[in-house]
Amino acid sequence: MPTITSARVIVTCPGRNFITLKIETDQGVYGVGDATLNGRELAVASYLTDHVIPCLIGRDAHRIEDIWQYLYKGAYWRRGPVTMSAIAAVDMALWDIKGKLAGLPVYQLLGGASREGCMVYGHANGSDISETIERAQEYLEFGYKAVRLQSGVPGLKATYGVSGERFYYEPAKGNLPDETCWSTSKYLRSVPELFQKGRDALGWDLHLLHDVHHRCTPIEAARLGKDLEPYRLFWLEDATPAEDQAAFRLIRQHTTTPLAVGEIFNSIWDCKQLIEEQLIDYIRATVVHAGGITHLRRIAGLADLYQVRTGCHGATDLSPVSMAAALHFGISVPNFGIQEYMRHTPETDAVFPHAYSFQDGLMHPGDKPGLGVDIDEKLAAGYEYNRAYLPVNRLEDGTMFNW
Ligand code: GCO
Ligand code: MG
Repeated sequence: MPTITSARVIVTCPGRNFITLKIETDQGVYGVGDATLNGRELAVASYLTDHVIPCLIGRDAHRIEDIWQYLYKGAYWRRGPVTMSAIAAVDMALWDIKGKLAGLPVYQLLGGASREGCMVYGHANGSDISETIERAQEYLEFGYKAVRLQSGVPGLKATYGVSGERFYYEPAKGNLPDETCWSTSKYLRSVPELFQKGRDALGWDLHLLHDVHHRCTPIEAARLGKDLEPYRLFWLEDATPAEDQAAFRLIRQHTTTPLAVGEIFNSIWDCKQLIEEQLIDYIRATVVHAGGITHLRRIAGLADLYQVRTGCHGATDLSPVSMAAALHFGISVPNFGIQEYMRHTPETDAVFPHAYSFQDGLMHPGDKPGLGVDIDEKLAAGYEYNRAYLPVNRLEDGTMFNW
């Protein structure tokens, strides 16, 4: 049996912060897992170093399910983003080890490929509609089959999803959180025009997506979904905050625009009702924040029973280790829908050399044994942790709101 001999957390900031767990075994094989929780990174680092790692030493690295249950049930305090990101990192690293020892890429251990590759969507954003459309055209030229459109809202200084950077949208910044200002009525007036002009310019072959980023009430979301029906979106994401899963009944009852939710979920219990009542079409729970490949497969299994497909979160704050794990998961799972793909910066890619690749709008995890991603520790050591926060958001009258 491959025994875990050591494990440690690597903190690095090649343009943004990443937390990586490296688990070593007595067979000369190690595995890596992503534990990055944007804006709260060090909490997960401490959870791993202070509480999880001591329990891993001496265990059989092959017993992935048992270790998962040990960390989940054994903590007594279940769920939550910090706990589940820490468990996810262990889980990814153990799948990596199992693949390396078997001489197989992880997706082969998950049942093999169910498709040629994972369709991904990129982010087109601009300060106004024409700039957003120009960027979307660039994605079309790269071969993307799906693009998310986000545009500046007239009358608002800044909004979610719009940045000066082309491919590396990075909302976490600053020594303290940035404050942004929001008006739902201004936003709701501007989105239908974005998609009307988007369809006129980009045609009907490209899948178009949009992220509301938790900013509508259920009835506002219902109206937006209805207004967008003529433009046949692939999905409308995070239309309303989803702590209250039943809130989606109201949206669902009013619109046929497909709905996606779940990037901030961390367990199957967060999406159980949404899935069982078929209130959503895509579940966005992701490998790093929802307990790793082991737990995400359980969520996908439940979703498959109800014709809900996967659409994993894949912003730049999910490291290339998560991206690799998501692709092994995505290519193997029967009910894959789409994978978000925000390109990482060249500095990040250099710290995390990887086997996954993009071609004609699809991504493939590659055929290297394990996850096919590594961390260059020497390079990583050159980038010191840099505290950064996600922005906070207020209404025009100063009321705290959802970012
Ligand atoms: C997305 C997300 C991200 C998040 C970010 C927070 O759909 O990609 O909404 O942009 O805001 O990952 O850390
Ligand atoms: Mg989102």
